[in-house]
Amino acid sequence: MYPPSRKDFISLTLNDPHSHTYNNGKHRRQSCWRKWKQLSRLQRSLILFLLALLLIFGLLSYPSMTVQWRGLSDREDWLELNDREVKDIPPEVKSVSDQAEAKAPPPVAGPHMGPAVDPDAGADAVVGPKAPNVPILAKPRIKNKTFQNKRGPPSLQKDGNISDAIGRKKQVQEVVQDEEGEEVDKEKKIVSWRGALIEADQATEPPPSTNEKEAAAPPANPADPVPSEAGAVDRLEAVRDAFRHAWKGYKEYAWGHDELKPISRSFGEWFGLGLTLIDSLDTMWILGLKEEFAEAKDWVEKELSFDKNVDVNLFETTIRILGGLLSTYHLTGDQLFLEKAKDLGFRLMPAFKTPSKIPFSDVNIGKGIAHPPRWTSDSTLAEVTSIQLEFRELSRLTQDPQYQEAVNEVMRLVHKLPGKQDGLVPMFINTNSGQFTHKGVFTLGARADSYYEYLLKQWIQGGKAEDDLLEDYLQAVEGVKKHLVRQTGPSRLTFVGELSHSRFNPKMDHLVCFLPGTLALGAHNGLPGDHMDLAVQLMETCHQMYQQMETGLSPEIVHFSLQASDGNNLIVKPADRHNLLRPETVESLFYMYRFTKDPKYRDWGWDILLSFNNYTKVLGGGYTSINNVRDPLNPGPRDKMESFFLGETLKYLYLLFSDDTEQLSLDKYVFNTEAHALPIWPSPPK
Ligand code: DMJ
Repeated sequence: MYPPSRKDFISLTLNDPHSHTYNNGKHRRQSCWRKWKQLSRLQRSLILFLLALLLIFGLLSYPSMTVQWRGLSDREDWLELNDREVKDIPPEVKSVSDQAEAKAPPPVAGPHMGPAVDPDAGADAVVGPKAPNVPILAKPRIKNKTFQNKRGPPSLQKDGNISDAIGRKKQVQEVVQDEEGEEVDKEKKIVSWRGALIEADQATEPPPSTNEKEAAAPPANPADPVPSEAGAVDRLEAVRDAFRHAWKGYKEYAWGHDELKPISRSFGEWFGLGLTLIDSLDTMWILGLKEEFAEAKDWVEKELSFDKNVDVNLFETTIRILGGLLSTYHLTGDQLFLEKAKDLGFRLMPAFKTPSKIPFSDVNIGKGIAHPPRWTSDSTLAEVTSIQLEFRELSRLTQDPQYQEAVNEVMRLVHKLPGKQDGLVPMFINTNSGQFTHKGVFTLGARADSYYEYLLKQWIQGGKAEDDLLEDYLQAVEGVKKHLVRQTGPSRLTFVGELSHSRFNPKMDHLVCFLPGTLALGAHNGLPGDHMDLAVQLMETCHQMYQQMETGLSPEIVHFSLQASDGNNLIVKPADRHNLLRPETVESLFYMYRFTKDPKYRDWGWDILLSFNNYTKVLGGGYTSINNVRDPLNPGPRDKMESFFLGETLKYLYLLFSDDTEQLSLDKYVFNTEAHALPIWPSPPK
């Protein structure tokens, strides 16, 4: 579903004719009218003209003022375009009765699921059948409200990261009555939506005298991994447990569909291609979950068909499905996945038939027809420049050059296009003219992020032989340092902001947290050492984006304060407080740990996993994105588990904790932007 378009209102004050606010109102109106009549026609016309001008000016400037106030100047179309990172807050998850009232249509693939449709909204567009028992999110019973509101930087904290996270977790033990009366009665348990199982007698309201005792020693959260007999928590097993729990929900309520809606125990459809299942294949393989892998493979073999009259987004389908199939083929050697990848790759090719050779965002893979979004002929820059790793690999495997030629052409065009600023690229490109549009706005976040990532990764994939890619990447990093990197006033935290027509906006999307990992990967491949310095600093900031939130989970967007006098480094606006289970920070932690072996990166990742378990884990299976990372008492489940939680977030956490660095060595594999591993090509004989 598209988020509601913004509406602008002009407020007119209509005086009540019976109002007696002004004693002399009638008389005054009459004398004004007389004066107006006394003016010459020219004078009246002039006044009317000026008033009209004022009105037009007011109307025009109102929306941009609103947008600027929200920190989105010059990007108003972000809100209307339903881009893949739209910063909307969906309605609160409804109660059971509300949900039951809303008659959900059957899952049908349709144009609303096409390209620039926000995946966050996409799954909501079509709702699957409701499970008979939908959990109610009751108001939590708070046992201890003494959690801190703000958390200082590490230097200001006495506790280490892990104990800190555990403390936070204990402070917010809460109980929510599950609606499944019968089941709960049988098990003699009351369960919270977060998945914490709490004994029934603990959940009944205790007499006031026992409250204190309970607060002092809250029960352990059974959602947490149990330490082994030796006392050490098996972090790898904890990730496997998290995956199994997520998979359980998907299997029970969304099997073969795109995304799980864990609260309503149903599913959402975006493309109708089993998105979560395919995105998860290589994760299951890597985690050693053989049974789960086997049943998923069976579905791919028997059920997955791309011969469907359905519009898909070229970028999302490429990174998640094509990338997932190719990666699984490489890990398993099973031809099934290569055959499926070939079929899909071929069906996506009509997207490149445009006047400029810059691909359209949407393709109907059944009809072989591509088109741009309904409202524009622009494509998103990151989308057209982050499909290269996959198509290039497809050409190598099939010995059919058409895929590689198509995506290389896009890179060639972008390489020589005017409108960049020190290597930084605008966010849109027109499929007719092949020119950048919406120039002058630069970000490393939504709509541009993976352009930078894929410059480096294509260079690595191709054996470091393509100089244009390296040149563009190095120039872009310099551009980032020159225009976008700043430090906060209070604690000198380094962050990457945005530039809008030379005006700096200290705003950073969580998406930008891919950057430390990418910079570190570049440095590992021989690029300048100061890239690694920047990576270390940015990694700390991304960590703080989690650490300083009451739930221990990062918001979608953070604003940074530049004034030394400001108390807070991080400012989170109400509209930006959601967390979609995104992977970028744990992805970077994985790279940073691999290259430095500093255990703190593992600890930071562990804290994040604990927080996901505490605030996003849903009873019965699945994890949900949440509305408010600042409210541990009511994080507000959004009822959606993104496919990238299984495809990326859990995979990177597992690889972060794994000591087997030969498993997916970064000298042999390059991860696509959805964490699917593709081989680095062997260098051609010299
Ligand atoms: C994923 O689909 C990919 O990582 C993409 O590059 C950005 N957005 C999501 C995860 O946040």
